[in-house]
Amino acid sequence: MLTFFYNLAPNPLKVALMLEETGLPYTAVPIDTRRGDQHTPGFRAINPNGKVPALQDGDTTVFDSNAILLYLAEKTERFLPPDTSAARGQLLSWLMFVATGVGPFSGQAVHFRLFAPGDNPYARKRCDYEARRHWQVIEDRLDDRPFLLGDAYTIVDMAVWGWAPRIPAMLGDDRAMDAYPNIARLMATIDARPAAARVAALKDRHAFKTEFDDAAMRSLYPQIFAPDPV
Ligand SMILES: N[C@@H](CCC(=O)N[C@@H](CS)C(=O)NCC(=O)O)C(=O)O
Repeated sequence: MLTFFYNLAPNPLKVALMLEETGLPYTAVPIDTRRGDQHTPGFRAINPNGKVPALQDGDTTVFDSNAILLYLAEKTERFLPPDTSAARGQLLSWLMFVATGVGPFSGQAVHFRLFAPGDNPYARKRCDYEARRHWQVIEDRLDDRPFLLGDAYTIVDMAVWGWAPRIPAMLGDDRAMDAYPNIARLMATIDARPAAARVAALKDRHAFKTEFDDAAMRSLYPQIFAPDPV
């Protein structure tokens, strides 16, 4: 039995999708990051980085969402491209591109637009620009193929699915998806899958804290309250 530590943010949800796609049995353990569950010693022993998702599989512990996607894909031998060196090169490249570019810039774009204290025009501009540029790379990649690695649905598409529904909110732009019709098509394809419906049901399983009060800010953005760097 797998144990999946999650909340309802993009990185845990893409792992939830993979778990549901594989049909592997798992126990879902909510980590309420607005309440500070990610900072407890018990959870830090599982993920020293203090973030969700994390996964335990017997004696094996995996953290970081795309590492978990790859772990589960290799465990089940599913949702991977053909077993060739060329295809593996593409798999690793796109998986890391999402992990190191799409996710972080999208997250920072919303952070500097909505949550960062003070006025940070350059930080906002850089993150918004880079988030849009990264999403455009994904959009262009889908110009002539249904999925990111070609004809088959893989964990790379799941990694993108975690983030893409939030593009309008992250960019503060209700019309943002107009620029990304290929991504919208990919999202519709994945949303139509039964596994995606089961992930939606996961959202009703636990009442996560909704208030963005001072305690939540301290849990999520401790740097706001830390001394300024010298
Ligand atoms: N690189 C990590 C990032 C994980 C991450 O940032 N998780 C967010 C939710 S999407 C989180 O746990 N935030 C709580 C916090 O930062 O304290 C991954 O891909 O899993």
